[in-house]
Amino acid sequence: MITIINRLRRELFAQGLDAYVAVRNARYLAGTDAASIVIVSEQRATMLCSRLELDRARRDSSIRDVRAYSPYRTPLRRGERVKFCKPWQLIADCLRELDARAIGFDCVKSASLRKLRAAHKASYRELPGVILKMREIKSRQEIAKLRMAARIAVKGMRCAAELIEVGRSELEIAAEAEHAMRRAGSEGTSFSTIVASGRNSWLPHSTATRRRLRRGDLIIIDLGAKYEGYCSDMTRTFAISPTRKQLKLVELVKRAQKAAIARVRDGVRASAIDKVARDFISRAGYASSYLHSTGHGVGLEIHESPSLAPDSRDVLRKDMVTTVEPGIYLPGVGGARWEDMVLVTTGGHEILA
Ligand SMILES: [Mn+2]
Repeated sequence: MITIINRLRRELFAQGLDAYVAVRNARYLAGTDAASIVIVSEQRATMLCSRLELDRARRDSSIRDVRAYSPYRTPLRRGERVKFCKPWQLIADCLRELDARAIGFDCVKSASLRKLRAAHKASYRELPGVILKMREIKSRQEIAKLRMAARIAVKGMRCAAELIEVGRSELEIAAEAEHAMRRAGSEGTSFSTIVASGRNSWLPHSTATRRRLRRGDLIIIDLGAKYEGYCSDMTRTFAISPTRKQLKLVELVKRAQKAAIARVRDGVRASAIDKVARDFISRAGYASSYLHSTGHGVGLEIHESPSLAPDSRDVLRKDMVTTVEPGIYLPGVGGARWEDMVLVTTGGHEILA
């Protein structure tokens, strides 16, 4: 955590800021979701948390300066220090102590920002990109957590694979896969598990319904676990008594994915990876059936920077973790998608599993 905060300090200096108020990124900076706000300056890192979270905040974060707020004026325990106020009042106190004149923030509600401006006069700049850009590059500890989350997803997928048979419902398969991930250590799913069969399979954002599997179905299963806050994301496509055309779709997305992953390495443009997958699918005649981008960064959030899309300006760098997930959706035939998480390395890549 200290290294993350020091990285942010360098950014503050580069941007001419005295302090940064992180709300959306508080968990990232503090290393615990007990934090609701983290304020970083040259001299100090302060965590603000709800009174309810004070013990967890002290236990789980390396930030030592922890201040609690509570909206309710109720009796305190011996030695407990809590300010009875709204969070923005505590932010104002903190910025005043720092005598911060140029302040960056990621995402403060406009009503709170108005009150904050009135309570502590300074220049406030909305600069969410400062930390979101830092978050693209994962630390060793973050990579270890992402790897664990990916391994748990593999277990969920293995469980789902065993349940693919005529008569089984999408919801039943989703429930069993989630159960398997829970038992393997998942804190919860990183998004709503997708089991999309038959006519649901060509709707890229179908989740899981009561529909029962039938002969002639393609079945897309897209799932993810969470481990110490970090998300995983994995997709496989299954089939029951498929036609040659359906098998070809599955084969195509697998090969497009493999070709795209093969190009992943430090210094490659994200749009170039998208192009490899898209060209592969276009050459087979399915350009208009590839509806989404080829991948996205993963971390504390399921969708992060970089974006592997045709218009992306991102460049892949060592220690980024991104998904690669080409898909084809053919109404009347079926949908197919294949997805893994890939760690970018200097010489190439490593599939996390
Ligand atoms: Mn994904």
